[in-house]
Amino acid sequence: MAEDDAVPLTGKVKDKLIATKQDWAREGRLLTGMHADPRAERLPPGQRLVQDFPVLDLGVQPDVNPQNWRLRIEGLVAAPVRLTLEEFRALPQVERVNDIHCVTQWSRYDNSWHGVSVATLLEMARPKDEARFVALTSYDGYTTNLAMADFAREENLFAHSWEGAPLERRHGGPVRLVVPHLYFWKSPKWVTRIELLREDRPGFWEVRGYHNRGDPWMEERYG
Ligand SMILES: Nc1nc2c(c(=O)[nH]1)N[C@H]1C(S)=C(S)[C@@H](COP(=O)(O)O)O[C@H]1N2
Ligand SMILES: [Mo]
Repeated sequence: MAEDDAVPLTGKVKDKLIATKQDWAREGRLLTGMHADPRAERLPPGQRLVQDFPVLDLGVQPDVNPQNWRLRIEGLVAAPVRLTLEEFRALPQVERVNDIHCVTQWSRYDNSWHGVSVATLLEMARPKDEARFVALTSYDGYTTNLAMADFAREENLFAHSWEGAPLERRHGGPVRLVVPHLYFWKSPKWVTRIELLREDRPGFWEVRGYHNRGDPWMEERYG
């Protein structure tokens, strides 16, 4: 569609970095072999707490013109959704505060996000019964996948703000998904397309050795 066409990508894909991470997955690097109970332990096994907010991407940070930004929910839904940024911001807004856990071992506590809950968008789209999986696509070409049950959780949201300020481009602005109960690679930045599917469709890191689900307390780093 025309409005999605010209999204300038700034930077160059870091092939070497991607290959290194893929090697780590093959070797099982960073694994402690421990499991933890999220009700008892706030910090998942093998993680360390940081105060800053690291930036991780494939080397490209798309420069999305807010006028051209679209969010679509398609596939196995009764009512496909296609929103402009203005329409998205007019939906009921929520705040969520949560901890995030990156597979590269940093965790950050108490992140405040503002945006639209996944539940609100799903109510609009009305998933069909056969919809069991979700494939997410971003403006940098990144993809990731979730089971419906992981996507539809109450705490998940499409966030446009972090700590009370508009989400910076490097962290996924205008809008990113936040799925705090899984490793942060399952939270796509610059998200644009949500497809509800009958069969699972592994995403960028999932086909490069990362775990298909990515539960930090089970230390599901690699699959
Ligand atoms: N579109 C897109 N989303 C993405 C990524 C990416 O490269 N592209 N990287 C993922 C990974 S591996 C992590 S750890 C988090 C990092 O988010 P941050 O840069 O805001 O810390 O974004 C995830 N979402
Ligand atoms: Mo990551």
